[in-house]
Amino acid sequence: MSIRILHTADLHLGSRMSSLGQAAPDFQEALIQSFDRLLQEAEKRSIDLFLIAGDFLEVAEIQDRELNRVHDLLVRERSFPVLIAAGNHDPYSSASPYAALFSKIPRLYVFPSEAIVRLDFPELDTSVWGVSFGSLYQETTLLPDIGTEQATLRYDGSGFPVNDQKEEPLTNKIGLVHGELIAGSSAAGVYNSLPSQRIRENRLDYLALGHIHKASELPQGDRIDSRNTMALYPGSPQGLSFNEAGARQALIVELDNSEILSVSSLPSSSRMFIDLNTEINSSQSDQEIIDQIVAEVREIDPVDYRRHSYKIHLRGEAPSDLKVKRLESGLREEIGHVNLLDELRPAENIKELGEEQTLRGLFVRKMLAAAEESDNEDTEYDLQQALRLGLAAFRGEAIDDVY
Ligand SMILES: [Mn+2]
Repeated sequence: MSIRILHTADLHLGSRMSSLGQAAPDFQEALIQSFDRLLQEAEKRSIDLFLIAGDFLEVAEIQDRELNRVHDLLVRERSFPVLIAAGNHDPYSSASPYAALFSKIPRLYVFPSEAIVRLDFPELDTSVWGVSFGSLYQETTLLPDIGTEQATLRYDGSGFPVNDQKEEPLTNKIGLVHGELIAGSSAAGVYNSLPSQRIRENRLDYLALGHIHKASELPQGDRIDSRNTMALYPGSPQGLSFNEAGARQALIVELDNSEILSVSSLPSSSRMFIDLNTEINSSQSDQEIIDQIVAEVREIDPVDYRRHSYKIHLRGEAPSDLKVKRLESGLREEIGHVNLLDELRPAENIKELGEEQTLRGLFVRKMLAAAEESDNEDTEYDLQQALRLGLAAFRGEAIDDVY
């Protein structure tokens, strides 16, 4: 029989993200919102199983009110079971919310850490093997597979009572675990290393992974190879920093009689981190620059462009007297959270200045030589900016935009 699962991981609900400064509360809320959205989408799309492959909660940082909020989302009426295999940020221990607050929620199951458990869903003709982290580190490999289970439970529509009958697993076979895929055959890491050799030998149909925040490349329709276990990371559904820029996703996996029919992406970010370069010239006014940037961000997201956090690199020729902080404030009115990076180069004829036998000429020669020697793009931009600020100082301008 055919089933549809939603696979997500690494939500890190409750993460404070304090490095975001003023944007932090909006992004803390975005974590909760993106999870809520996934639950609603799952309902809308008649998902059969909702899988969370670890780091669901940021246990060290989540506050009680947030925990209650997550609890309230999970007890809301829903038609599908939610299964969690805890990771290194939310290890399952007796002190965990999984053992206390969450343990009475119907249609929710958190895998234990001490043994691999198999859950049977007779109505879906599906078995799910899973295991949780029990502490911050997991040095030996935990890899769910057929036959690795130390207990079998059977879903009864609400709870998961133990089933002592030694029954064969059901047709669709899924694994759920947090860990780090590594090349080769030996495990060498502290976050549940999953050597690719062992994944190849695995006999499940689909292995739902978490831990790596960057999504795996998705197989295209006719390239699905049903001989091997398909093991994928969905990536974090809501970015936690500019390292997780752009749109994020959860995965929808369709299985039919032990075969994967399709894997598709379900957009999940409530707010995005967006890193972009904008090219300006020295004749542009502040309003022209603002209009240009607003047009660029509207192109990325015409509807919700005000919700995101932007890191915008100003490139090109610097207009004289440009006050970047002031420009940033103007942009904040239009597009919300924005950080402008001044990577402009001076508008002056640098070649000519560099030929002067003056202190300014010497400064220009030295800066240009340093830029020439550098093989790093970031350093080059820093040097350009230093050159421009230095020239402004030679002109006697106050330099108040340095940061
Ligand atoms: Mn992790």
